[in-house]
Amino acid sequence: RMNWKQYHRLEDIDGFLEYLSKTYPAIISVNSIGKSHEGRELKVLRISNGNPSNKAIFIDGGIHAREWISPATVTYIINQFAENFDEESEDIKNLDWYFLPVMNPDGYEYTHMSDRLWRKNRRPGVAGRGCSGVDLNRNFGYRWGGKGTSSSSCSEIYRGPRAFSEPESRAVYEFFQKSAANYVAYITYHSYGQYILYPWGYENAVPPDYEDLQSLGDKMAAVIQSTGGDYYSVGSSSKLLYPAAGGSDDWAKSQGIKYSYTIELNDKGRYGFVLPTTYIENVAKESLAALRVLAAQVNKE
Ligand code: 0X9
Ligand code: ZN
Repeated sequence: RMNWKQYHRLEDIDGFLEYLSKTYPAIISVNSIGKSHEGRELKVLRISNGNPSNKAIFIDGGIHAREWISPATVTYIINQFAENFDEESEDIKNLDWYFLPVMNPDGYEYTHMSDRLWRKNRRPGVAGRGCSGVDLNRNFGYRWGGKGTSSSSCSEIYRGPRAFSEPESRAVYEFFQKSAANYVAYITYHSYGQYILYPWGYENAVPPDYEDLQSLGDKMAAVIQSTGGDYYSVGSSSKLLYPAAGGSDDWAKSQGIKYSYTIELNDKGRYGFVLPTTYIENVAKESLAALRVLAAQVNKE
């Protein structure tokens, strides 16, 4: 079955989600929120004690195909909550958790079969000219088309023909539009660099409540360091990295979700995207510790 000593194919991840929903039907459900270009289901797993007054947190992974530590971390967190829900803290139990471990399943499979360093989705190129793939993290609809994006289909940061042109990003958009949940946090796991990033990404500016995002980010970084020893830097993504418009974090923030973060997992460049499997458990454990800090904070507010 599932373990965190290797990186898994999509089939194993999907099977793991279905297994959990069958094993813990009282608290776990799995729903497909749409299909990728190549027809793969986009599966969201929900964990909830069913209390209608719960706040909600949405977590995704695998926006970028080659960042394998991201889906591995999301599934690790799911497993911890699912297998020990009764013993979990009240902070965890009193939230509704939504997980999309692999937002870009076509790209993810492509990195397993053909090109380990593929980043984008697998939108087919126009016959005879152009290239395949849209960068899903340039395709979200807040300030779409701005800095750090490209109109060229051959670019690694191709934004697509229009905002939410891709079935994968559109499915997330529609999921949020339809959902009645009260989202207070959005976390998207990427790699690499060890950063806790908050909006804005589209340009060097910060939202009015950025001090709250910085201070919670600092607390998460502190608990990560005390848990597994890794150092994460905290700041706005435009400042710490580079401006890049159309990211999912900016869009979530624009929808009023207060604590919107992109977490760039390990490492700092030694192995980069090709992080050895021996790192998975420590990285995931650190991220889980950070999530507990987040859960405590949103329950306090
Ligand atoms: O460039 C990205 O999409 C992210 N870095 S990565 O190396 N994983 O590709 C950073 C995204 C930060 N957020 C925004 N720019 N909105
Ligand atoms: Zn990424």
